[in-house]
Amino acid sequence: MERQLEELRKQFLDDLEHIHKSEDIDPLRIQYLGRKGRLTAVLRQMGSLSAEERPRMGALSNELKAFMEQSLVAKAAALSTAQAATGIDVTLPGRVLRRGTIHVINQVMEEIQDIFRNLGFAVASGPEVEDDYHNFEALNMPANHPARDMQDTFYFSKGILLRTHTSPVQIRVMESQGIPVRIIAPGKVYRCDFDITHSPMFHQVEGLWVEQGITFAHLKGVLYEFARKCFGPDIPLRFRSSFFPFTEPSAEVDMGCIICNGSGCRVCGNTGWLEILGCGMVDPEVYRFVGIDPETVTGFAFGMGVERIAMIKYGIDDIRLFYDSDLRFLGQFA
Ligand code: 2NL
Repeated sequence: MERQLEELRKQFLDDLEHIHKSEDIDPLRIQYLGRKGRLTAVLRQMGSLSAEERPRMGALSNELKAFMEQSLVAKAAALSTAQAATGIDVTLPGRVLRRGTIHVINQVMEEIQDIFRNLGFAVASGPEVEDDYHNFEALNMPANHPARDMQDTFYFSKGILLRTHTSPVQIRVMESQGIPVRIIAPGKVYRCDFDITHSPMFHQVEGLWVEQGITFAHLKGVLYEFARKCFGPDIPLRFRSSFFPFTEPSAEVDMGCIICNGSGCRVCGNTGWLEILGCGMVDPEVYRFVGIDPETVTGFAFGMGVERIAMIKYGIDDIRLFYDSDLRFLGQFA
């Protein structure tokens, strides 16, 4: 009988815990303490006990009865104050919170960084508010160079601006750590330009590998590895001769259009190719600006727009979708 009482106490506490409404208190009281209740049923067995056992069991069951009564009163009080004090009906189901997602651009940035980390590149960062020297001058773009045009660059004052690419990060790393360097510089960049393919703030990942013996073949090897990891193992690449003030020779890299598989469609303008980045061997002039002897090393650099990579990857045709904060769009990349 002692075990029965103990079991009853456990079940009672379990039932009590599952009560969230004042109205459910009384039925529980009746279930355990009522005339046909479960404790009452156990007490009925008292008559069959021996004279020695009876006083102890009597005391135990009285104690349990008192315990149940007190617990019910306490529970009733707790429920009514919670409801009265807050004006909140604690019995209503909770509101479902919408879970946020990592912005698709940050997801793609992370993916790109992972690929280059696995190729031995360290990740570097630097200021978004830059000076003219690190953003332009040291990259072989002297005053009056067309790329420094007021139309493209946001200026704070003379010589202070929002960086237009993440190259200045790489200039700063070469200045401070010297060679060898094998880094990528991911981050926000700014240009005064806004239409379906341009946003005044966008993201770039630039890369730089400077070390004795680095050739254009290393550049191709690294970029092929990147393209295969990012777009699949069979993706073809094409290196087109190009020009940048900070690389010589320079190239733009196209990959086979993943929409039409190279046969020509609206997205690739019927060429079968999509441009994904620019690159080249670092121009000797750049080494001179950061105090490295251009006769001792060679290296390559590349730069890509993250929004462009994301648009190709997911077939998105308007860059503004990334920054309109429309959760119906952004939620698709959960
Ligand atoms: C593009 C092209 C490029 C670089 C960026 C670079 C950086 C240093 C020295 C030399 Cl410190 N070059 N960066 C080189 C070639 C191309 O970006 O189309 N970006 C979106």
